[in-house]
Formats: sequence, C-alpha cells, structure tokens
Amino acid sequence: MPTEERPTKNPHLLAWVDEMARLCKPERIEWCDGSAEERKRLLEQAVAQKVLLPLDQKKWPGCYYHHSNPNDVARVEHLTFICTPTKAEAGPTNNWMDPAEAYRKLAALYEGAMKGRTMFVVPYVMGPTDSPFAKVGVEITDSIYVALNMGMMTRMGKAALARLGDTSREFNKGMHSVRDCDPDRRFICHFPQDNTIWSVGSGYGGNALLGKKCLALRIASYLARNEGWLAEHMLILEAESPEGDVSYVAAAFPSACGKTNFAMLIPPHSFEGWTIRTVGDDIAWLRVGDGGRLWAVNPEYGYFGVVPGTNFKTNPNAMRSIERDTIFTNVARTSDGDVWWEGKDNEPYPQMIDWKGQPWRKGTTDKAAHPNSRFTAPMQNNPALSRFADHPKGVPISAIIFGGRRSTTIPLVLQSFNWTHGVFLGATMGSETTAAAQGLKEGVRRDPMAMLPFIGYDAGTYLQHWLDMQTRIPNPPKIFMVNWFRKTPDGKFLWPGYGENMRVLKWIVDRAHGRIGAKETLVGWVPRTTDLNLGGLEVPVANVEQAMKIDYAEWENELASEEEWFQKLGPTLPRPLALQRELLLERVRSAARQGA
Ligand code: OXD
Ligand code: MN
Repeated sequence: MPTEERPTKNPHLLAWVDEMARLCKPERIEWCDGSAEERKRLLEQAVAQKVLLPLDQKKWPGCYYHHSNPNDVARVEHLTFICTPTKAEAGPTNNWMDPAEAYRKLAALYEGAMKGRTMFVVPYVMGPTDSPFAKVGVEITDSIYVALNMGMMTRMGKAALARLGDTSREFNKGMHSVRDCDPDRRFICHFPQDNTIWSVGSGYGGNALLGKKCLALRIASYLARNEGWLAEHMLILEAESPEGDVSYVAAAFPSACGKTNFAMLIPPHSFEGWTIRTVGDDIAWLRVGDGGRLWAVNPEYGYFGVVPGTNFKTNPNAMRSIERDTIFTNVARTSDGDVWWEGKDNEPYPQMIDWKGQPWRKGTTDKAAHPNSRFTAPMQNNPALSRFADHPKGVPISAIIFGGRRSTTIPLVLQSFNWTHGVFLGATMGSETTAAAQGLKEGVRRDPMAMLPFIGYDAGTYLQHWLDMQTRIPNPPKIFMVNWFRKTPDGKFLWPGYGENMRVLKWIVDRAHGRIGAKETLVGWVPRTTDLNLGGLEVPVANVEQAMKIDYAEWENELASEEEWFQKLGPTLPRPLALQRELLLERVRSAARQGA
C-alpha cells in the first residue's frame, strides 16, 4: 500500500480511505488541503497531462479548457441508482439496485482501477463551513479534473477536516473512478442509509462532482426528510427594492431552464433602483429558523453552469463570473487559446476546434460547442454575489417559485391559493426536455419541484414531506408557478425572458408581502395586466396577455393528463394531492363546458 501524509487522525475516515485504496490499488494517494499552492500545482499537473489546456492568459486569466470524452457529456439518469434495502423505498421514479448487488458490481469495477494512477482524497463541506446546517463529505477520485472542480464547487480541504474532527463518523463517503470511461460500465449509485455514493465510468460534473447532485440533492433529500428540512433544486436570489426592502426568493426550474440567468438577473431600465443579487444558482437547503420562517442556505461554493446562450445581454453577471479562474468544458476553442459557444456575443471565428477536438469551419451546421457545455467558476467571481451567500444562517425566504419549460397552457405567472395547492403545482410541474441529461424522450415530462432526477427516495413520500412541512413553518413563504417559455401557435416565444423576468419577480415579491392586487381564477391567482409594471417593455401587450392567458380547455387537458403521472406515483401519492387534482379538474371542466 502506498504511504502518504495523512492530515487527519479520524479513524473512520482513515479506515475507509485504506479500504478503498486496497480495492483500487492506486500508485499514490494525495490528500487535498484546498490551499492556493496545491491548486497551482494541480493545474500544472493537469496541463502536463493534457487534461486541461491553458487558455490565452491575457484574455482569460486563470482559465483552462477541458475536452471530455465525447461519450460523457451529461448526467445519465438511466445509469443512476438509489440503492435502498427495498425497491419501494426508492419508489417508482428512481432506478433501484439492491445495495449488496450494487456494492458487489461496482467493487468489481473499482478493483485495481487506479493502478498507476493517483488517488485524490478530497474532503469538502457543503454549506458555509461554520453553519450548523453544513454537511461534510469526502470524495475519493482518480480524476484530477474532478479534484480541481471540487476545489471550486465546494469548501474543500483543511477546513472540511477541521469541521469533521478527529472522532466523528458523520461524513458522506463518495467513491469515484472514471476508470476507462466506458458507458457500458458507468453507474452512479447512492446508498442513502449508508451516507455513501459510488460512481464509476464518468467524469461529467453531475455524475462525478459528488458534492453536487449526488450529495447535496439525492442523499441530502433523504437526510432532510428524516431531519425535518428540505434539500431542493432551487436557486436563491436576493431582491432589493429602491426603498431598500430586501426579500429572498427560492426558485426551482429543471436543468438548463435558466436558473443561473434568473439568479443573476439584471433588471430592465424601467426598474431603476432595483438590485438582484445571487445567493445560489442551483441548490437550496431550507430549514425552519428565526421568526418561524423558512431559511435557505446555498450548499455550493461555485457555479457549474450551461455555457451556450450566455452573453453580455442574456447574463452579464455570468459573463463577468467566467472572465477569470474558470474551467470551460466542451465549448469550442481556437488554436490561440480563445473560446466560443453558440449564443456568445461575437460571431464564430472562421476556423475553430469543436467540443470533440475536431476542426470546425464557420458555415457548417454542426454545433461548435456541445449544447450542455459548462463553465465551472468560483461564486466569489460573481459581481452580484449577495453578502449573505456565505452566511451560516442563510436567508429567510418570502416566496417559492416553480417553473418549467412549457410551450402551452401554463401562464407567465400564477400564485397558489395555499400551501397544499402550491405543493400540487410543484408536484405536477412539467417541462420539455433539455440537453442536461442524456437519453430522455422528447416532450413534456412531469418533474416534481424540478427534482425528478434528484429525489433520493420514494417520490410520493417526498411530496407528503412537502405537505407536512406546512405545519412546521409558522410563517411559510407563498408559492408561485412561472413559465417563461410559452409560445405562439407558430412557435415564437411570447415573453422575452431574461432581465424582463424582473417584471414578474416584482409582482411575486409584492404578492408575498400582500401589497399588490391579483385576479382569482379557477387555477390560482394571476396578475391583471395593470398589476404588472410593463413600462419600457419592447413586446406588445397583446403578447403578454397571451402569455398570461388561462384557457380552461387547455387546463382541462393538463389536469386530465396529470392522472397518468399520479398513477405512476402509486400508493404513496398523498391523498390531498389526488383530491386537489380532482377538485380543480371538476371546476375547470364545468367552466370549459360553459365556454369560459
Ligand atoms: C445541473 C443540472 O448541472 O441540473 O445543474 O443538470
Ligand atoms: Mn441543476
């Protein structure tokens, strides 16, 4: 066994690292301490190994490029498993594997997988290090790319070992090997009861940076249910009004539906004096706190965002966040160290190297950057970072927003009648599929709370947990639904989105504080056109009205089609949600019959 400097005395951690080393047989073991010197050294090593290519350091200081294996560009939901003692605990929306079988199968793949390679031991904290809500994880990986990315996405190194201490068993055991990156030997397995993750065969962020989707969502959602809180796929933003009132909002959108853009929104000119700041762009851990309110912490420390479509118009704060110290994965590059992607401000260069490393010429129809190409950037780079982003207590949430990508039916914005109706809106949320996950059927899929791929246990039980949270929160946030993506019958977006979403956000914040009007419909509260500030909007009001329209015939279809989804959830579907659907459907049906 290789000897290495061991920066902890924690016997549980040491025993586990020894056990994994015996299995994987690395040539060397390197414990990451999270220091700047270490980062510099690892970057140099990654460049020497051609895992990273340095970009032009004048244009892109501290930035690097990474080509993934072309077979490894997104999360793989069909290869992601929840390994609970019974299949019922994983529920009908997850792939399940018996834990003993999963350990056996993956151990065989880990056997000797790190021969001749370095095994990095990466201790990290999800959440502000001094927060009572933070969780410690340790990832073992044979990927220097993963070690470097974990150093940006989490509070990594010494601070995590200090937080863990010398005796605690309370850390997530995350085992990861890219092995030979063979899609036939790729598995992402979660063992919620063991607080353990085993991932093999992929180096892609969502499959390999184990603090993010695997720990902060799948495992954390399981812990959250047991401990009485919520781990959610939500951005957290801070909205400050011209009068200096500050409100916090958490919003759940499926992957690649603009969460990062919303979290970094710049208000339009007619909203002078409003400022939006980012607390988090992907994950929120929500707990009941002071004042009986729901408080949110962002467990992450960096952004792993979708690059295509990002530019100085759509998201200037993201552009500034990636100007330095960023790792770009699978965008296009030039031979002199520049990067480009579809939807960047400038035209493509005539000749580039595409995401697969192949020559690319302007005019070809092939995409130069992969649609799910990504940036990894430290959150401190964000010029609009909230000063509470690192606060141990987090921020108190006034409104929760659910939103999908829907061409029809779902209006621009809708406020739920109450908590149960809000949970129903989240539970039945649908979205058209995007590039963030491979192998999904095109079309609308139900994605409860944008958590379908991330609920670490039975989905019906998860929805019951959401309902149960109401009685724990004396002052709960109000719940809303939005849809930025509604289209005309000929396929044009009705709403301009991006910064203009401020108009909707303001209504939401004002509603949460009970200071603006709305109209009651059969399916929820909506703004009247006069309740929205539309000053300076370059889109005809008729389009906005179309985007906001509630068409009861469309809703009848929607509510009727939700039955199939509820049936899929099976016996644990909470009865209040089934009744909610029936109640709404009956009301909408009679209204549609009257031609309303
Ligand atoms: C992500 C995702 O990377 O949701 O955030 O896939
Ligand atoms: Mn996400």
